[in-house]
Amino acid sequence: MRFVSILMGSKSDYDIMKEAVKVLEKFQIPYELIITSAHRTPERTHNYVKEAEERGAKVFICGAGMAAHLAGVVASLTTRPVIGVPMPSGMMDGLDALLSTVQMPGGMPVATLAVGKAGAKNAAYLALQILANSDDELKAKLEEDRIAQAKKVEMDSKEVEVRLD
Ligand code: RP5
Repeated sequence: MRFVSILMGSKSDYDIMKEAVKVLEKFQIPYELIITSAHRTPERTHNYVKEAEERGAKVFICGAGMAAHLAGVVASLTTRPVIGVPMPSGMMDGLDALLSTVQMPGGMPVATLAVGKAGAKNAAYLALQILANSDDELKAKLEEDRIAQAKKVEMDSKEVEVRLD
């Protein structure tokens, strides 16, 4: 069965990574979620990525903070797309994780998104868009979602907008 795999370096990342879970559940896409660390549990990370890929993981989403090497390590273990979400932890509030995640060497890509909740949410959307390349039903759902987002902006505006004739 095809699914999206979410990995995070620590339980302390869960509050942020829940945003990715919410999106995948909204679109009813199967997912797994696991805590595993590039540094604290390297073997667990290696073994999980290998067996998840064999079982049908099509996209990996990795959330990690500080010296955030999880997404890069996962990218080294699979040719499936890897999406990195930097966590806003540590003394630099996520800048450290952003740079650690984004600065991958050529040939080993990690699609690095925004620090924090917006990044986690977008990670799930990007995973859906990747899956939608070969799933017209999912593509149609994403298009409906865009229309709903646009409508919400207009509705929100109506509540507060001021215009001069
Ligand atoms: C990273 O270190 C984790 O991804 C987390 O964002 C950060 C801090 O981890 P804890 O000390 O809270 O477990 O590996």
